[in-house]
Amino acid sequence: GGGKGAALFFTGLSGSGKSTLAEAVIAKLLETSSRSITLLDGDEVRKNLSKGLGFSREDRAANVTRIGWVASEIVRHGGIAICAPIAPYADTRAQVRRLVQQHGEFVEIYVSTPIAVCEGRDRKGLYAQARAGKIPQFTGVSDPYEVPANPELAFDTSDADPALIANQVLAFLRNRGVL
Ligand code: GGZ
Repeated sequence: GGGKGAALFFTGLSGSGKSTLAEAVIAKLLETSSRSITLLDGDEVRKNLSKGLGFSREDRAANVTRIGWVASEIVRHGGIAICAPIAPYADTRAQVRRLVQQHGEFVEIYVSTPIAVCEGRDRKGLYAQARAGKIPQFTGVSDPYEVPANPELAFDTSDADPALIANQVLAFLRNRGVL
């Protein structure tokens, strides 16, 4: 049913599991729905849409609002946009929420995995570099992350099966009449 557009907006620290959860949700959506799905992953966006932007507050805001604008266009056309930037600032997230809600459903998903776990994973070695002072303004180490006050959903991936979390996200979308 449904047909209403929606943006799933994953926010959380580097290594919190945003991309993994986004991929798990996409896999489930592809199994159960013929909806058009567009992934706007943090890392990929920075190679393309936001090429040249850095990690100052201004550049992060520009990056995240660009993602939000693209997501709002996708939602306006009835698609499902899946976004996974860190998006550390509450005001920028609120701006994206307002943009998307003009056209459809906005689902903010806080990936709340504690920094100790993210840092323990350190798949790209970025936390080690940040601790050594080699990456300035690294989120959670030397730059802020403002915890979402009222996310639609929140998940800690420390000890969780991404497929089970994805099921909960799909249940939420059914409940909201998106699927
Ligand atoms: C945070 C950084 C930084 C700094 C490079 N702070 O885990 P990753 O590596 O693959 O994904 C992170 C990505 C974060 O970019 P976003 O576009 O999601 O950030 S924001 O929403 O704040 O604009 C990380 C890498 O870039 N990275 N330098 N200083 N993450």
